[in-house]
Amino acid sequence: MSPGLKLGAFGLLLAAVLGGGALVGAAAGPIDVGGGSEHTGATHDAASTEVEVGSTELPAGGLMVAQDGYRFEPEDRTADAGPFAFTIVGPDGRPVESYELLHDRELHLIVASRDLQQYAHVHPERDEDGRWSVDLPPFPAGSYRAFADFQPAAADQYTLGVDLTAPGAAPPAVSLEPQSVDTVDEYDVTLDRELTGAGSQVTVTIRRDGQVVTTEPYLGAAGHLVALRDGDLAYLHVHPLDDEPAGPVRFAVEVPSAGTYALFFDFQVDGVVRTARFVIDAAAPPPAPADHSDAGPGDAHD
Ligand SMILES: [Cu+2]
Repeated sequence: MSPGLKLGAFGLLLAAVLGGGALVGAAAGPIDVGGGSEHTGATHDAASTEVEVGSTELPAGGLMVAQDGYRFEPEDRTADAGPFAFTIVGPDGRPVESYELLHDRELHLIVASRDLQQYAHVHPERDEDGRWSVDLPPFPAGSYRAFADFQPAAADQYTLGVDLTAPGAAPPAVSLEPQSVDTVDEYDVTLDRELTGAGSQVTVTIRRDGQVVTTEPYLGAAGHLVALRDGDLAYLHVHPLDDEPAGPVRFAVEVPSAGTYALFFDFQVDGVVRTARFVIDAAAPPPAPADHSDAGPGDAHD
């Protein structure tokens, strides 16, 4: 099957999801769907997630450095290799020292380049004064955004973002092309997308020597998927639909707008975490004529 047909189907689906959000009166917010029971105490299906998403105020996460009195304060704005330290300052002006666990961790730090070619997902250590620190990997010169994904105790979950720079002469910008297959070391990782009733679903399949590989649990899930929008790096956090890893990993994905998104999939096999990268073009389809209602999603896009 050509990538174009799959992309077309996904674009149609995304438009449907976006429409659902508009019905409840607000744009979609940071997405946490499937396996979201740690937030609500109850399993919810795609339909209920859509309402929950629609009730938030922002189109996506990670676009602001401060929200509701919480601020992401890095000690420096350099994305060079080695120590990176920051605090999350709360509404009382003091470093936040008490967090809820999100996927086995108090805080997830994502660093991505503005051109979406570079990505790192790391877990800083917090000291007793609320100062977080972690060693960043070496990055090529260029513009970056760091995202802190966390939930203060008895508060909402936040994704705050701040711009960083890796010093040096930045390489020329690379335009993103749709990509549904990535090869990481000896693993071939494939992204497939399909319509499923009220929501959308992506399936990530990992193969080694042509055989499907089952991932090991990582951060309490079969894999960890982050989606970033090309243009502003709006951040969507998505999680597996399956509780237990077994073969391909399924995710529910809803995006706040048409556009190009890079998807970064962290997975663990044999104790090593690797990241596969995909690019999807979530273009809104043209209005479908009523007399073509029996056309398949792939047909409708053309
Ligand atoms: Cu993390």
